[in-house]
Amino acid sequence: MFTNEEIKSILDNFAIAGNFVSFAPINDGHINDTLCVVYDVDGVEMWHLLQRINTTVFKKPDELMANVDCVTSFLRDKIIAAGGDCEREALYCKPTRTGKKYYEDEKGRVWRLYNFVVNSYSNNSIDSPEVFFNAGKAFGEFQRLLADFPIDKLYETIPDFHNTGKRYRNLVNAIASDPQGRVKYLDEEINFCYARRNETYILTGKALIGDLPLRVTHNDTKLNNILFDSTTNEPVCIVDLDTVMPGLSLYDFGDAIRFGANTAAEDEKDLSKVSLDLGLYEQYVRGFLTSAGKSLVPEEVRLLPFSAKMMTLECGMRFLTDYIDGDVYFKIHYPDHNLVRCHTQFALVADIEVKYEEMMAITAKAYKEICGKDL
Ligand code: GN1
Ligand code: MG
Repeated sequence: MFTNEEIKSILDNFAIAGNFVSFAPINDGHINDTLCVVYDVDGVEMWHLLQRINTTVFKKPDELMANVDCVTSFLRDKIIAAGGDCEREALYCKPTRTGKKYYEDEKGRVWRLYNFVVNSYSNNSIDSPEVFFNAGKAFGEFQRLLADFPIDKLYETIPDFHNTGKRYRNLVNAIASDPQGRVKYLDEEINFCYARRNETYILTGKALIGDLPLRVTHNDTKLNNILFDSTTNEPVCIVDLDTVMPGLSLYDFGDAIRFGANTAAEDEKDLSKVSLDLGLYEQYVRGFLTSAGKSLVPEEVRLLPFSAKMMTLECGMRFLTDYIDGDVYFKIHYPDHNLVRCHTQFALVADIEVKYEEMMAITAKAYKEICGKDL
């Protein structure tokens, strides 16, 4: 996709030492382009993480990078104060030669450069339940660390990002305009959403009347946004901070369950493989409550199972909307990819509905054991 020459000439604009050696794409995300780049500094290999920010999705790179900068330096200070290793436990942006946070090339493409956390890896699925307990603990800890972050300093990088009601409305609008003529094949998927319409505004409604507090949240808590240490297998750093914004703790919890507690991949075609793993659900609840439980209000805890359902439904509706719109938002790897992803999400929603009471019981038991309170 990119040539060596192209990448080298982009990197020439950043204030880093040494000579460019090579680059390799990291293909996890659906939005930005991410590359690992290697430099030679006096015979020593130095790695960096180069990203092209998708400016169709993130329309105001200045505001986005101001958020990232504020949040990363805030976390860095806390990590240093706690005696941690800020080179590995926090991201930071390396400035351009003119001191900017990002570089805009002559084609209008926007690039930024992060530290590369060496000796680490990310997971796209869970191979031992402990990994998911640790993931829950890490995202809970992330939220705890940001609890006293000055929330009004943050721009809303994507307004209404997890406003599920608005996402439903966007779907309805896409159905009405039907630019690709795909709607006629989508009765079942659309009816699935219509049947759950009244649930889509519950979380934002509760936030509006003050039942749920506004917090600084990550908003994209996929398992692959945690880097684990290759030696200890412990979480080391939370990445992908583009959507750190004011939000609900439930967005972070629910989205993590959507991705990590699914027994299948996000785009599994064989829907018989898709289900909610109750054992993994329990691990995540326990990890999350261990680090964040004490600061949550009971209403947040009560809604944990519901948030898993809503974030899964919301994501499915977003994939469906993008399919109807002609695949303009998420990167796809084959023509029906967004529709396949939508089917996977809806199958998971249906399974969560079947297991809902069990999820509630697991949540209440963990809350009692970890936080000493009844739900
Ligand atoms: C996108 O690019 P990635 O994979 O980190 C999306 C998330 C979705 C996710 C679905 C900015 O995240 O909201 O949940 O795909 N990010 C944005 O896999 O829209
Ligand atoms: Mg990501």
